[in-house]
Amino acid sequence: MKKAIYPGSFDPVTLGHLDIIERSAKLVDHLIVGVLNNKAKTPLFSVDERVNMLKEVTKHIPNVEVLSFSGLLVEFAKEHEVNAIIRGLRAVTDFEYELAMSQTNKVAAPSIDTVFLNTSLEYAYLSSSIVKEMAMYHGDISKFVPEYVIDKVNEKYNASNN
Ligand code: COD
Repeated sequence: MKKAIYPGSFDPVTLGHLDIIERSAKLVDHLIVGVLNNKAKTPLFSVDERVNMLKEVTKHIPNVEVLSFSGLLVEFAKEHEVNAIIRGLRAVTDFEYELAMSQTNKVAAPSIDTVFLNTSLEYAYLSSSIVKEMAMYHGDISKFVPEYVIDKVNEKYNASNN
């Protein structure tokens, strides 16, 4: 059985992330979407909120499982006996960090390869940070995130204005 993990912060999940999830789920038997619970950072959404949003927007894909993890990605990947780590590449600017991360992970877990999927052109510019910045200034984010996520993001910024 071919198993992969697609790790990330997903704060929040965007249409770019969902595109990578849908495409990589076709390449493997089982795809774990791994949501980092990073205690050093203060994300907009708690890890439970991010996991719940991802579960909701991937419920149409039967071979996708959404889990959270803390600590090192390779340890999480080894624990789940995955064959590959999936990462999305948007631009050259992503490449240096991604290459270093994949090489480090390869040294730490030689049996696990990192597979890069290039972004679909329509989402090449898209990031969670852009979504948050647009929402902060009450911009329309409906072209950037799955429908279910629109209100969740806007609620965060409306609540912080009250
Ligand atoms: N199109 C295509 N791909 C996209 C798009 C888009 N529009 N937007 C984002 N992506 C890709 C990103 O390139 C990435 O591959 C993935 O989607 C997730 O993106 P983010 O931004 O939500 O998540 P990141 O990049 O912040 O995740 C980083 C990790 C959490 C995976 C990393 O920090 C990690 O593994 N941390 C655990 C500690 C660890 O093991 N560190 C050592 C690493 S060497």
